[in-house]
Amino acid sequence: MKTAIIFCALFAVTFAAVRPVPFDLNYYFETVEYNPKVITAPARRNTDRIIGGENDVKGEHPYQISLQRKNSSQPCLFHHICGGSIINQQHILTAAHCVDSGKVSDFRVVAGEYDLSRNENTEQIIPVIKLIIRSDWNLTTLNNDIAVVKLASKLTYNSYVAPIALASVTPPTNTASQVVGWGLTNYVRKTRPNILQVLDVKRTSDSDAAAISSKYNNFTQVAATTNIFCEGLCKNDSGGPLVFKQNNQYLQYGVVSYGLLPCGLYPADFYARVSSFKAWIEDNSRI
Ligand SMILES: *[C@@H]1O[C@H](CO)[C@@H](O)[C@H](O)[C@H]1NC(C)=O
Ligand SMILES: *[C@@H]1O[C@H](CO)[C@@H](O)[C@H](O)[C@H]1NC(C)=O
Ligand SMILES: *[C@@H]1O[C@H](CO)[C@@H](O)[C@H](O)[C@H]1NC(C)=O
Ligand SMILES: *[C@@H]1O[C@H](CO)[C@@H](O)[C@H](O)[C@H]1NC(C)=O
Ligand SMILES: [Ca+2]
Repeated sequence: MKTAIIFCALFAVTFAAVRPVPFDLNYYFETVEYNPKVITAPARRNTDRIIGGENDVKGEHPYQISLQRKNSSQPCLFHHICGGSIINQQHILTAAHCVDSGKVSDFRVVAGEYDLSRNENTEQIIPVIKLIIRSDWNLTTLNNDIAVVKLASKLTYNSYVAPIALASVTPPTNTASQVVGWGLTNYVRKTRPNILQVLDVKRTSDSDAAAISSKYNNFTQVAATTNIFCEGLCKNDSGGPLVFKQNNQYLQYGVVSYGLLPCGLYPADFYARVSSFKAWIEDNSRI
C-alpha cells in the first residue's frame, strides 16, 4: 500500500515534468526567455560540443544584440536574458515577455557582441531609456509578443553592428531561414553558451504549426523548425530574430516567442509574426 502510494507520487512528478506546456507558461520569468537551442543529440557539422546549432561566424549577424538585465543582488552585474535585433540606431526589436517586468533601468543592450565571456573591443553597451510593449500582449494566448526598446544613445554602425530590414510579407512554407541566440544549448543541464549560436531552420506551414501548438494564431505568430529531433530554440533565445535571405539581404520575419518544454523535443518553435506588426514597430521606433 505504502509502496503503491509512493510509486504514484513519483509517477505524478515525472509526468508533470514532461508535460508539454508552452514555454512561457511554465515558469513565468524564465519563460521570458524561450529560445532556440537544443538538448541531447549527436553532434553534427563541424562541432563536437554544440547540440543542434553551431558557433556563429563573428560579424555574420551584426543585427543581433544581447538584452541584459541587472542582477537583483549585485547592481553592477548584468546577465544576458534575451536576444533582440537592431531596427535603427536607437531602437531594438525584442519579445514583450523579455521586458514586461522590472524597471527600465534594469536593462541594457550590448550590440557587437559575440563571446559573452570576454571583451572583444567590438561591443557597444548602451542603457535603455524606454520600453514600448504592445498593449495587447497576452501571456495566456501568447499573442502579440512584441516590444521595442529605446536606447539612451545611438549605436555606431560598423561591420559588427548594423540594422536588419523587416519583412513586409511572411515568406512561404519551407523558406530556408536562420535564427541566432545565446540561449541554452542543453536544456537538461542548463548549459549556457558564451559564443553566439546559429541554427538553420525552415518556415513551418500554418496547419502543421496549429497541430503542434494549441496556442498557434496565424495572424500574430509564425513557426519554424529544423525537422531534426533534438534541435531547436531554448530559454534565453527569446526576442531574437528569425530571418531569411532575399536578394542577398537578410529580412526579419519572426521574433523568438515560445516553444514547448523540454526544448528541442517538439517539431517547431514559435515566433511573433513581424509582418503583422511592421507598421506598429515603425511607428514606435522613430528617432
Ligand atoms: C546574481 O549574482 C549571484 C552572485 O554572483 C548569483 O549567484 C545569482 O545567480 C545571480 N542572479 C541571477 C538572476 O543571475
Ligand atoms: C536566462 O534568463 C533568466 C531569466 O529569464 C536569467 O535569470 C538568466 O540569467 C538568463 N541566462 C543567462 C545566461 O543570463
Ligand atoms: C488574454 O486573452 C484571453 C483570451 O482571449 C482573455 O480572456 C484575457 O482577458 C486576455 N488578457 C488580457 C490581459 O488582455
Ligand atoms: C489565417 O488563416 C485563415 C483561415 O485559414 C486565413 O483566412 C487567413 O488568411 C490566414 N491569415 C494569415 C495572416 O495567413
Ligand atoms: Ca564579448
